[in-house]
Amino acid sequence: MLDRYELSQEIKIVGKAIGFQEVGISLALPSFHFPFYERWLEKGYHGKMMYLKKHEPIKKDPRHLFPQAKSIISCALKYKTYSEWGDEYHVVMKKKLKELFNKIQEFAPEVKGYVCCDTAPLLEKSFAQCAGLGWIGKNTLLIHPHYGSHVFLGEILINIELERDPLLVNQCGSCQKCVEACPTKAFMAPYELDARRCISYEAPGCEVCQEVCPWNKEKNFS
Ligand code: B12
Ligand code: SF4
Ligand code: SF4
Repeated sequence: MLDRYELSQEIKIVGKAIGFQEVGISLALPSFHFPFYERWLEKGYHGKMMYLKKHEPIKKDPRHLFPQAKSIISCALKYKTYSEWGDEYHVVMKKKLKELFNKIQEFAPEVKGYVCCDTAPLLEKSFAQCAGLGWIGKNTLLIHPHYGSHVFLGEILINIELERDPLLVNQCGSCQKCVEACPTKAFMAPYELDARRCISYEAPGCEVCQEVCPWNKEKNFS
């Protein structure tokens, strides 16, 4: 029987063997970003994405999504350009998350969990930041110190307490390149995106706020 620390370590080792670039752990407690989410909705920045409004009460606390949740395992999967994977990433991500969850159950058969990615009512970037996967940049994306923002996120909520990871410091500094380069001026302020103005709102494909980011430059993605 593995103790909490050993199980947390095993989850990371197995997660990386499955193909995730990074696996981190945070506690399943309300996110400190939630008040920002509420204000963002009040300003109407979600536009026609009514599901984001509908998700508001559930996003307030991850235990509304999975009542037994004690820990959140956040996983990052790298990509080069969004068009490389498009919608297919949901399928690949979910398959890998389920594979990781099955392995966890081999170590600890009593564990129950909930796998989610993108469409689930969870503040994914916020919990990825809490799990030490990176920091939320001024372009509002989660930036990993090695892979930059070119990572998709997915999570497993589980009913046991694991060893949480330390936070990483935000390293945007005085840079504002993403905010300045956006062709539609979609950033109302750093960290604040009016989704209605974002080209990706109508059709996925714009990458400008990622292309200009120094954390995405000269990286070896192989
Ligand atoms: C709705 C949505 C969109 C909308 C709105 C984008 C947005 N930034 O909110 C649209 C359609 C425009 C969109 C576009 C894209 N998306 Co999208 N999207 C989502 C979704 C479903 C919800 C995001 C959300 O809750 N937005 C609401 C607002 C309030 O949140 P926010 O802007 O992120 O604000 C947070 C921070 O900025 C922070 N914050 C606020 N103020 C401050 C101040 C300081 C000082 C600090 C430190 C932090 C901070 O708090 C907020 C709450 O977490 C998530 C999946 C999920 N379930 O989380 C994917 C997700 C964010 N999208 C993703 C991707 C890949 C994209 C695109 C690159 C795809 C593309 N090329 O078309 C673009 C990128 C555009 C961009 N710059 O964000 C990935 C991002 C991965 C990553 N590395 O971060 C996610 C996580 C999906 C996934 N599972 O991988 N998306
Ligand atoms: S994806 Fe394009 S349009 Fe949307 S915020 Fe980034 S640069 Fe602006
Ligand atoms: S371009 Fe600069 S400000 Fe924007 S996310 Fe990257 S480092 Fe942060």
